[in-house]
Amino acid sequence: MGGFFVSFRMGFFGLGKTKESFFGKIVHAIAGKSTIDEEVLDALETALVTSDVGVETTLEIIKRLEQRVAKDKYTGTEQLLSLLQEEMLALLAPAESRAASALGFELPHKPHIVLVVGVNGVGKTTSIGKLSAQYALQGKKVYVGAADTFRAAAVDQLALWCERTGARLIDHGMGADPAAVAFAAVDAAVKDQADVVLVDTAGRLHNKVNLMNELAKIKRAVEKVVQGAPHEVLLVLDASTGQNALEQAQQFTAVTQVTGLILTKLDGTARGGVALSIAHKMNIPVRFAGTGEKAGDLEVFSPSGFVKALFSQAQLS
Ligand SMILES: Nc1nc2c(ncn2[C@@H]2O[C@H](COP(=O)(O)OP(=O)(O)O)[C@@H](O)[C@H]2O)c(=O)[nH]1
Ligand SMILES: [Mg+2]
Repeated sequence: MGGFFVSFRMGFFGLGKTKESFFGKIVHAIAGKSTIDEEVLDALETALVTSDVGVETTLEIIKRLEQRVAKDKYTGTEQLLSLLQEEMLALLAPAESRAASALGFELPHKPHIVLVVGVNGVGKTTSIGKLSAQYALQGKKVYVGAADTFRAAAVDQLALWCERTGARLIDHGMGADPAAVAFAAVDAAVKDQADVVLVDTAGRLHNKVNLMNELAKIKRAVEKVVQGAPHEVLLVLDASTGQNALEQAQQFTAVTQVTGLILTKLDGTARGGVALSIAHKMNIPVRFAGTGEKAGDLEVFSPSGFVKALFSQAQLS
């Protein structure tokens, strides 16, 4: 990050890389302007849309900004940046979402039962590995259910993570009934007085009815062991896929009740803006953020931290 300011300057005057970053685009849109006119708003709109904020959410942010500017007297770039941050935060953090993010790595139930869903490749298994590592660090007893029985590699990958983190793996092999695996995992966890059960699932979205039935079946199996379980259904979305992630959120919420999100691969993209459109359109809190492939690369999602990070290089001198 040390070289940011230099490259920002380059970006500002030419074709530097950081012009592509969220902050770079925003600053590019408003730098040197003393009033908010059509031109500034248009540039802001483009900056937001190309940062994956999505058209509808962008228009909502612009509308709110216009209202604020009409009300509060706007005098310069710094103010516009802070108004923009305030509006983005308001969008990202309604009360429910703040409560969810305050939960952090806490486990309100014993065992706390979490179903992890999402399409192939978004980072479900990796996120389960990272969560296991985190809970293991806290001295918790972790059970993992290998209910993605669709591919042999999925089970192997999970087994590897469990070896590393010391989590107990319940695995019936490839092709086994996912609901039976989930049942066995929760059952074993209860008997062993475990703290948390993380159930990996397969996300074959191309067959919506099958997916819906399968997830419903897993839920019923888990609930047979622990009333009220699963306590959380976390949908994993790859932030680098932009508006596709929003589409997946819409598709999954149509087939099951999603309680929270894990937004992965935020390390690989300057375009985490999709978090805003998901918050705006779906009202599902983001619980965790994936920022790499290693065990430690998972953070409790903080709306204010996220917005701050987007604007983190905001020294306009
Ligand atoms: N850079 C980065 N890569 C990730 C992250 N989360 C997962 N991955 C990678 O994404 C790929 C797919 O992850 P996987 O957990 O197998 O996805 P699944 O099919 O949903 O279980 C793997 O190569 C992971 O290492 C993340 O937060 N950042
Ligand atoms: Mg997997």
